[in-house]
Amino acid sequence: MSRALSVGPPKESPIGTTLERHLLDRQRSMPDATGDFTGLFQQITLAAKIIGSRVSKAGLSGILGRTGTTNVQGEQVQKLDEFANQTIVSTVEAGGHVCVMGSEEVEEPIAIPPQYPQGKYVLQFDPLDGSGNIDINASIGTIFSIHRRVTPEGQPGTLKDLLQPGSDIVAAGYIVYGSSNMLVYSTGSQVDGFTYDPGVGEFFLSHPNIRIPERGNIYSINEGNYHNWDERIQKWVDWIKTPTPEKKAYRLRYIGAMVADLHRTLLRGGIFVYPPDIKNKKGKLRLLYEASPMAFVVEAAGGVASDGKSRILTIQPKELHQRTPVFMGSPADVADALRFANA
Ligand code: P6P
Repeated sequence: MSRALSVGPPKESPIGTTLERHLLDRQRSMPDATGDFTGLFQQITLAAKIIGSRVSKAGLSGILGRTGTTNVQGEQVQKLDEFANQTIVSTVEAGGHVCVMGSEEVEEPIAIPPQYPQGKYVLQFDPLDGSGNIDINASIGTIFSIHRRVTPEGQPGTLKDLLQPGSDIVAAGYIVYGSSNMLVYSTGSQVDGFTYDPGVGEFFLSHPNIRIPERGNIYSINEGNYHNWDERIQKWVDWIKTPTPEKKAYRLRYIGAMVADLHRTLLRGGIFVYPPDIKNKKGKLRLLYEASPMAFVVEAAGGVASDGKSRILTIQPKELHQRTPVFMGSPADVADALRFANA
């Protein structure tokens, strides 16, 4: 007797939910979706897989060490930075989904070559955040944010398309290259995390609807800069690591890569801070492709992201590589820090 063929995939797929399936489900839930966003995200995902593969072999492929050149920040550029930057640019530029890109590694806006269509989105990214960790095999990451263009469609995008506040982000996220590689992203309503299975070559949903705890017990800041800080930041750090009858001392964790420190903060709670200091009067971290996308994710997970005075997402950018102070994490912990910072 012939058995009826099962129709369509099972509701709960036995292989779990791939990132591709998650994106297509999202696209199907939006009646006016054109597939542009899904296409762009798939290109970002491909770039992440390529970068992740190279990062995992960095120690073997002889591209460790420095190129001898410096990027727009005056920082020594690691060869892997250049590779990651070129991987994202070449993976995305031909897809017809973006009209201009901005990268930590490139001083000027990155135009889409004339032979490719000008898309409706804008992509900004830090191709390899924390690259100083590469040589010691510590976690590093890629940060990205997607806006809609604000200049007329059909023509090349401009700096104006890049200088948009984080509150107008369509989607943002990061890939952390660590003990496993994870892609975490949000379109504003919730945050979902996907873990990469190198045996299959796919990201699988592993952390649905990430919510940051209201309060944690970890603070993350480079205490080596203690004597360069405003005394109010010094007082906050002195307070947070001192046990009192009301609270235990917090633990210090600092990986030195914003993506990794904030990924831990997102999952465990606590606070990550990079305040201004006498060397970096505006802070060290860049607004458009580090602080804004991470703030978007942190807020979507129920956290708080401030520059010390106001929400990072409300800052109107004036320059492509401008910097901002960063206070991000659990609402209660950021509130404590801001109380000291603005005393
Ligand atoms: P410091 C990495 O170079 C980075 O841009 C961020 O990822 C990280 O949070 C910060 O700088 C670390 O800076 O001065 O503590 O080494």
